[in-house]
Amino acid sequence: MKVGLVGFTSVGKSTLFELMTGARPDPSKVHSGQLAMATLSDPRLDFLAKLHQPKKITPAQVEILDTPGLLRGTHGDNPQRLALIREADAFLIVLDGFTSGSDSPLALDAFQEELLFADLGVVTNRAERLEASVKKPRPDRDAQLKELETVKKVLKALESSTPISDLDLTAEEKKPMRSFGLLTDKPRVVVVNEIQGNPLPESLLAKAPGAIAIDAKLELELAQLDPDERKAFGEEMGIGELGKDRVIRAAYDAAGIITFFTAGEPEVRGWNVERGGTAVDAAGKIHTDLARGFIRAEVTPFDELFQAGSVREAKARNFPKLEGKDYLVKDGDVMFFRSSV
Ligand SMILES: Nc1nc2c(ncn2[C@@H]2O[C@H](COP(=O)(O)OP(=O)(O)OP(=O)(O)O)[C@@H](O)[C@H]2O)c(=O)[nH]1
Ligand SMILES: [Mg+2]
Repeated sequence: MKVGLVGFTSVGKSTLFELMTGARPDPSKVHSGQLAMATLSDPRLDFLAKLHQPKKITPAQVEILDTPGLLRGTHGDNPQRLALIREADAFLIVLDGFTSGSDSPLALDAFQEELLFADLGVVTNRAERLEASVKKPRPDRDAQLKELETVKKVLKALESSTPISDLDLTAEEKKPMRSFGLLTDKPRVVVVNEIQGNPLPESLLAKAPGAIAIDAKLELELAQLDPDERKAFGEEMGIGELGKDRVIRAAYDAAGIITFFTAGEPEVRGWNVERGGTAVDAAGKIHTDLARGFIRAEVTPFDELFQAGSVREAKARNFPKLEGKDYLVKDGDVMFFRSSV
């Protein structure tokens, strides 16, 4: 699961990338895109570590892709840059809110338009190929006719500036189009890079629910201070939760992933699983064998464990619960898997 920082040029993507991952943007990777992991700081890990005194503590991480900015107003004519952002599974759309006079809501529309244009090109191509292909007798003609129907539906939406994600296509309808990496189908969260203290305009919030504002440049400077200085300075500036954590959480939201934990004496660890993932999906994140030989999961929600205060007290309260393979994992579940392999 890769979360791409995308947007127009010079909006602060690379500044955010460095803030989130601690990795210096490497100018030689500008055209290929730069990858690094971002660690979600999670106080729940500290509590689990207190209970288990593990040898190792490993927080969950998410992969971030810094991408070169799209050139404004080129209407999809950024083939290399578009190919790169297609590799991301989800987007943090970064908007410039720091240049005086820049109007972020407008920039969001303009950026979405670039994405719509790019998709329109890809889908139009596919439609033309399918139209030609279904005229000939061929074994997969039925499947192609079905796909053509979906493709036409998608074209109509794109032509009226509707992102594909708003279409609520079924998984089956989406399947043949998956390899196209359609940009308006990717889950996204908007991040406005601003000057500390400017609230987001209502007009933007209405268009981009869940949008967050951050002064990436200032936060990056703060992150480079030592912890005591940072705390004092952050309080003075009225910065509560570190912007770094907020924006990494936004990446998690965009990617639709949640965290579960494994906890024992060797290691306390956070893992990612897709929201809506099952106990078997979670087991598979740890090891394919664990999923293959899945028997059951022992699950204690973090809050229950926290309230109980100890593993023993949790047991007295009937945790962990035994769950089968269809159990839907919830954020914060502490899990132990029984497997036959
Ligand atoms: N005030 C303010 N300035 C910022 C912020 N984020 C970035 N900048 C400045 O904006 C300029 C561009 O930042 P970059 O992070 O290189 O932008 P980018 O989006 O990666 O640019 P490209 O990769 O060229 O598309 C730099 O001079 C930053 O210092 C912010 O949140 N607030
Ligand atoms: Mg950059």
